[in-house]
Amino acid sequence: MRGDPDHPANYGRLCSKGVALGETMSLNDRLLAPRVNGAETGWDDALDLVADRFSSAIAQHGPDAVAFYVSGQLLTEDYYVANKLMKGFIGSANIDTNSRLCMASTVAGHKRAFGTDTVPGTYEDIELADLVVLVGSNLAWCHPVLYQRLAQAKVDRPEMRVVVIDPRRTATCDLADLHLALESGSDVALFNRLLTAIHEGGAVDADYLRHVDGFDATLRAAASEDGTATNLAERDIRFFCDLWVRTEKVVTVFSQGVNQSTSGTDKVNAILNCHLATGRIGRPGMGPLSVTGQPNAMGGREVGGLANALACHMDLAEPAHRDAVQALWNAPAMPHQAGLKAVDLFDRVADGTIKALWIICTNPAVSMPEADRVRDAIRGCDFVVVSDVTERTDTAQLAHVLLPATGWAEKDGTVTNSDRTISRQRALLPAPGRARHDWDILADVGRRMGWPEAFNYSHPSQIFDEHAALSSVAAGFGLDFDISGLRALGQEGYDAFPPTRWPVTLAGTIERFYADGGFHTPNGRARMVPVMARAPVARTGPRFPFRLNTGRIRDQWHTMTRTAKAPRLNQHLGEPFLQVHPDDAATLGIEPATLVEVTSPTGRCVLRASITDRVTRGQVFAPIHWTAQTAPTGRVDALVASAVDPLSGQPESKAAVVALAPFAADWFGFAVSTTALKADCAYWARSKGTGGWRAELAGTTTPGDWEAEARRLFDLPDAACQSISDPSGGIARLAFSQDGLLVAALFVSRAPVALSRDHLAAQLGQLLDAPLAGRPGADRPDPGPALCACMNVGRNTILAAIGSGEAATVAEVGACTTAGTNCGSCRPEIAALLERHQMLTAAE
Ligand SMILES: Nc1nc2c(c(=O)[nH]1)N[C@H]1C(S)=C(S)[C@@H](COP(=O)(O)OP(=O)(O)OC[C@H]3O[C@@H](n4cnc5c(=O)[nH]c(N)nc54)[C@H](O)[C@@H]3O)O[C@H]1N2
Ligand SMILES: Nc1nc2c(c(=O)[nH]1)N[C@H]1C(S)=C(S)[C@@H](COP(=O)(O)OP(=O)(O)OC[C@H]3O[C@@H](n4cnc5c(=O)[nH]c(N)nc54)[C@H](O)[C@@H]3O)O[C@H]1N2
Ligand SMILES: [Mo]
Repeated sequence: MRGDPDHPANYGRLCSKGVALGETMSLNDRLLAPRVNGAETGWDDALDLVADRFSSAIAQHGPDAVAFYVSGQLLTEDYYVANKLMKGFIGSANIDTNSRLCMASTVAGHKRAFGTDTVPGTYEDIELADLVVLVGSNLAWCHPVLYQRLAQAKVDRPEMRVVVIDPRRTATCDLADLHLALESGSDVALFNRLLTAIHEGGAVDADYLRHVDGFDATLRAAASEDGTATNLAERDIRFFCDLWVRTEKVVTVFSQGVNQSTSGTDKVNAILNCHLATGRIGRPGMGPLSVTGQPNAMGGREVGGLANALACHMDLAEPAHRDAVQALWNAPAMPHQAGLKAVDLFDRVADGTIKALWIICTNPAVSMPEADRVRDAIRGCDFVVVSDVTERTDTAQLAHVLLPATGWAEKDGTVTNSDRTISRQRALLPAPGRARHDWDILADVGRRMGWPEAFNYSHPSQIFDEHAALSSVAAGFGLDFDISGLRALGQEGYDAFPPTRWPVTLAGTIERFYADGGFHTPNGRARMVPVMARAPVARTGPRFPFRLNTGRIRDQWHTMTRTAKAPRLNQHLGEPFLQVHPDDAATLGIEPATLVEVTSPTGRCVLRASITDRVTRGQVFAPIHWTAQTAPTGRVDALVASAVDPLSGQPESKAAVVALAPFAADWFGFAVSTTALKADCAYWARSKGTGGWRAELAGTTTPGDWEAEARRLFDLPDAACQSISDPSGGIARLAFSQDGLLVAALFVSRAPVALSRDHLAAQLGQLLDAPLAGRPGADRPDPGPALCACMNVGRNTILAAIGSGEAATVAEVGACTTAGTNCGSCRPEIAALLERHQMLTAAE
């Protein structure tokens, strides 16, 4: 796997997940044929059934009795066809997407301020800025390639300043000159303080205000806010405001810490207000920059994949827009009202209003708030179709009809990134088994439902062409999304299409929007929006005293259906965990590496305790990635209530309330096995490592016969077993071999199992050589858990290089061990090891 050195988004850099893609491409868990109620069928049978069931639900109950729930990981062409089928032909707007959980607040904020959903700037602006403010963004782990561009810019121009605004001290903070650990949800209060400071500091651009409405009212609202909601020290707020006010070239990058909030839209506008008041927008090195998450979150916004949008940034509520789209599509029926947004959509699935549901390229049984309720709602729905690349997802297991889609390496189409660059994604491999492209499956259903002409596509370039044609209609209404210059590329032009930033009109392109006004509102002026801070909807109290923040880790992608296949990606953090402040852990009697029972008004989890001052007191953090396939008590969205932003409908995924208690484990276990093991104890989390599977286990009652228990766990009724046990001390160690080679081992103890996991795993498939010792002999160094996933370098190897004095900087660690020399997202962790070493040696 290598990056494309000419691509303007990454210049050849890849992140750890990109580097490991090769390890995710095996077909062993791929869905390769359609299935109806678990049985393989041909495409004709499966798609006739889908078309029939959707048509009959519509005939009996009307078009709003059906829904699609789609994804920002679809290609633009897939998304376009899904949206066209639902909005133009079925005649309902009940198509929503996981972008509702991701970007909806930014879309709503952009539209309020600019009149359209426009990202004014570009990635280069991050490099050109003198101050980069990262709000609710863990760029080092979630956008590692952009983070590297930022880190390099800071090396090149050390005077550049970086501020991170995040309640938690993340890996991104290592690059920051200032970290503001504000109170969860209080961003509006901080940016209102900033707006006041902008005014008082004379940084308002009076000339630019010609292009802006609402300045006075917005300033008045801001001035009534004193910033106490942020819980930040006054001098830190001042320092931040001063820096912002006196630095003209400022880029404010924002992401899920902003969007996933019941005041998400207001947070977005609070940020945009500051850029509009200063005219720091649309010029090199200046502007607000929303960074999207999914590969094609932006393409989905462009085709109007949200329930309240229409293709090409046109508006469903606007009759002229509706009519124009209807005419171009030659569509029989266009809905006049917005459809159901994700949370409402699953509520209507739960109460039976939705009779037929098609879920494409997303895993809502895991990723939606109140995930247990959503899972039950899907289970109870009359007819559920799931299109996925694998059947091993919590959602796919609930489907009546499972449709095999091609995966990224087989797909053919386009995606748009956060800075409006459209890239061509070309297939590397043929479709495996009977898998088909998502656009092709959707179009086939459209034809079978009775619209052969509208869905008569045989190549994605035809779809792109139609999309480009529609964009010139949108441009006719004065909208931003105009790719009419890309019309009639034809298949050849489409195949050769280089990365291109929109807009691309017949007249040419522009880099950035709004340096000279020209907003997409009716009067052409931007709108500053008066906003006031609001606390998260769920309030902590005696029953649920902790605030649960959630997010991502470096080496996993969402619900892990692909990243979990790559052993090297499972080594960084191989198990679901909960970050707890040391004082809170001490008060509650939570010991390091034990398990914590987490309860909320909506659900329950059991997670490994990670005691750290990266979170403040009263705050805990858990990653979102684990599922019933990998760790059934680690489904964090079971804990999150489905409160939503009133404008965007985006759920408050980062501010649930929970109670914590030590999990009363009677025993802890660690197992390795050459085959996937099947646990059924109170707690388990499994992952695929180099050499084989690993599982962390715990139970509340100790089995009488560990050998029988282990044989069941490993499905090894006959393998030879060696064991050591001390029932009174709660200790058991069992090793299973076949033909003298180790095939599985289980270590059990009363306390969390302390042993070198890599060492034990490395012995799988080897001649039985004292595996029950649990530690390597002195002659064999243990590299430790992989810290650098790209180059596969263990923590101990890095510590050894540091300890020997050979490496005193991150660059020297790289030179000695290769760690951190690829994507660089582990460099903050290497720096932390260096710092700790330097502190320890200084103390000596
Ligand atoms: N490794 C990895 N990278 C990914 C993904 C992945 O699954 N894994 N997913 C991709 C996707 S789809 C997305 S959307 C992006 C998300 O990218 P990010 O938004 O950077 O990631 P998150 O970890 O969800 O959240 C960012 C931060 O918001 C902080 N936060 C929580 N509450 C608040 C608050 O009230 N105010 C502020 N200012 N901050 C707050 C959290 O502590 C967290 O550190 O990542 C993309 N990149
Ligand atoms: N508490 C909490 N919850 C969150 C978040 C959070 O920060 N906190 N973040 C939210 C955000 S920002 C996001 S984006 C969501 C992500 O949540 P999801 O979208 O539910 O997560 P994924 O694992 O990306 O799901 C993608 C699915 O599509 C399948 N797939 C992959 N490629 C293809 C393809 O080409 N075609 C088809 N048909 N299927 C394919 C994968 O196997 C997988 O099952 O989670 C949201 N939920
Ligand atoms: Mo996302």
